[in-house]
Amino acid sequence: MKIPLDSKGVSMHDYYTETQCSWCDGCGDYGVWTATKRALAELGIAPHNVLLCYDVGCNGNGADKINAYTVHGLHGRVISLAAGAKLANPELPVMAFGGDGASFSEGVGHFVHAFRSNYPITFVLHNNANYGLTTGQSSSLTWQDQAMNTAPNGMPEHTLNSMDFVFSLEPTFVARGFSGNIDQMTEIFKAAIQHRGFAFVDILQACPTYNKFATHDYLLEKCHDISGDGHDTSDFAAARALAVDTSERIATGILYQREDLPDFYERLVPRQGKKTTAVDEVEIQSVKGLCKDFI
Ligand SMILES: Cc1ncc(C[n+]2csc(CCOP(=O)(O)OP(=O)(O)O)c2C)c(N)n1
Repeated sequence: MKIPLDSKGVSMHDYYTETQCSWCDGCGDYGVWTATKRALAELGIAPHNVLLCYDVGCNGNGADKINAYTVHGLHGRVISLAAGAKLANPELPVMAFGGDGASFSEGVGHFVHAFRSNYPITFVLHNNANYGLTTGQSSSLTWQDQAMNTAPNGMPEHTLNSMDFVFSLEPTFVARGFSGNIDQMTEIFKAAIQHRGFAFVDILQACPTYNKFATHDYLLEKCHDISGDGHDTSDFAAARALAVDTSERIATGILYQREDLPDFYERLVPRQGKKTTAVDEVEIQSVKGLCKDFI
């Protein structure tokens, strides 16, 4: 991806806003928020040159805690929102953030088709293995035997094997990080932003208020950075096996990447050879008239 060039000297401070964070003490959202700002600053992307799209959830409350163009969408719909914005202006780096509740239940349809479409956006999964904002209900990624709000005996459904599911969708970029490892998340985000196509980043994160099973300490002990292990990120079968087998340790880092496939925009025949973007071609329209019935 082409990084906008008028962004020399960008620092994390450019992303600073006075809006106070409302996440619980120890929430993994702080780590993702920090690594996002750091990755963007290290790539030299200024706040006016990026779009950050947030789903509904604790993670989505990050939308006003960072100084950039941000959109806070509907629950489970962040991928379609981000993909639409990217298609209108492919020059713009677009990141989307969503929870495991949103991504594997309400928005699972959008999630599936994002891989098929290979939209050139980054999707960061805030994986705290529960519905945080609505106070700790089980999501499809909650461990089955865990007592949660609305499921005091544990949920009757089995836990979704999310990484096996992701690999069944023929991804072009899969990475996994841990909210306590900001250095690693920063490197993963930088690679994801520059990836040609849909970059899926699963961040295992602490939720000290409602997730009493995959805690920060548990993740700290179990997560293992594979960057020095000689793993071949182009080996689909090896990456899938590494991603799925979390029995002894949880592999983190870039697990799989291929860049030989065109992204969605490159495949759209009517856009071939165009020097302009869709936003250049559409006149500015006032929606005031449409809104008058609601004001
Ligand atoms: C379509 C729809 N379903 C349900 C809700 C209610 N709701 C709002 S936030 C939320 C929980 C979000 O959980 P998750 O997506 O995992 O994000 P987290 O809060 O854990 O970051 C729910 C169920 C909603 N707003 N819209």
